[in-house]
Amino acid sequence: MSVKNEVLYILERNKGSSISGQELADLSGVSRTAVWKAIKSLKDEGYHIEASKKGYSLSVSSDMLSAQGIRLYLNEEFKSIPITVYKTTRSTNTEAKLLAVQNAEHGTTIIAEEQTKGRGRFGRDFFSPSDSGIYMSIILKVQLSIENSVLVTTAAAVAVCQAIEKITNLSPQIKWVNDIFIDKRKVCGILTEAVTNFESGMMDSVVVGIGINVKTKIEDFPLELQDSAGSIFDHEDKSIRNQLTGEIINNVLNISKNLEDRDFMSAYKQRSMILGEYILYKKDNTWHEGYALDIDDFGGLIVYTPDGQKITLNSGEVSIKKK
Ligand code: BT5
Repeated sequence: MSVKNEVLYILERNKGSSISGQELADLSGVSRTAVWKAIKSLKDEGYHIEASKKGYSLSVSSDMLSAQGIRLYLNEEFKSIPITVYKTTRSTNTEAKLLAVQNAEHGTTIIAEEQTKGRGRFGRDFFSPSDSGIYMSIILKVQLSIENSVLVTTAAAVAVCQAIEKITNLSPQIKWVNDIFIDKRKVCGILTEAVTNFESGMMDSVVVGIGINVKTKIEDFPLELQDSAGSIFDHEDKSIRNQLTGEIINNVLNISKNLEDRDFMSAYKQRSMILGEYILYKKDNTWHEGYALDIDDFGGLIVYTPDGQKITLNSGEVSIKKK
């Protein structure tokens, strides 16, 4: 680790408390001048580091995403996964896919403070403003059949909900298949993309892209999203982005160990917004009515149609029918 990263790791671990220059130098095994240079360059990057007689401290309100800040929250077995944090990038999924074809290791994670071309499904945009969300993509080296690959999105939705529940007292809900809602507003979208190995022609990894609005204010969303989008923290300003990212990585990597066992399916159904509701679903470009009955073992939505048939939707759009 560079001196700068080492110093940042120590400051993040002791957020809010002062650590003397000498202690930082001893802990990182470098000179006090090297520590001073590291502090200066962290400040230049925008970190709020206060200097007092007692030493240096990273402000408790510091909420900048960093690999060091995230690693603090990773389970021991995942501590050494490669993590890259960009200030801004086109799309973390695009970056992750480029790495995946170059044989990046399982668990490699790409994160950005801002995306200029954040993507949703079917070529749609995902609004990704700076400093208020988490945009992350995790590379999973999993061998899955195409029919099982939908499970990755299902599992990731559970992973995100459980991470939010662990850190906040909120109860997120999942709108089949890939959206997470709090208080009837979408706070997170998931885009899973398969990566094919050119030589074998087989799918050899999956990129799970997760975009979360953590503290984007409603008025800062584009007008067309102001009625539907929301944030985890609407009115408060909590500094938990590194922790939330770390918990999501832990959960995604844990669940992905046994995807085909589908242990997470009951957790998914428990948080479903649409099961037991009358819904509208899109099929062949037209909207139809139906009743959301269940979710099958492949993540498909089982719907009762008004003429008494049972059909299964494998992907697509649904919304709850207004009463
Ligand atoms: C999604 O698609 O919601 C998947 C979004 C995945 C984003 C992550 S960020 C990290 C990684 N890198 C990427 O480039 N993408 C992934 P979909 O279900 O198609 O929903 C897209 C629709 O959600 C848009 O057409 C808007 O209506 C709405 N939307 C766009 N941005 C939003 C936001 N920030 N919050 C809530 N809704 C949004």
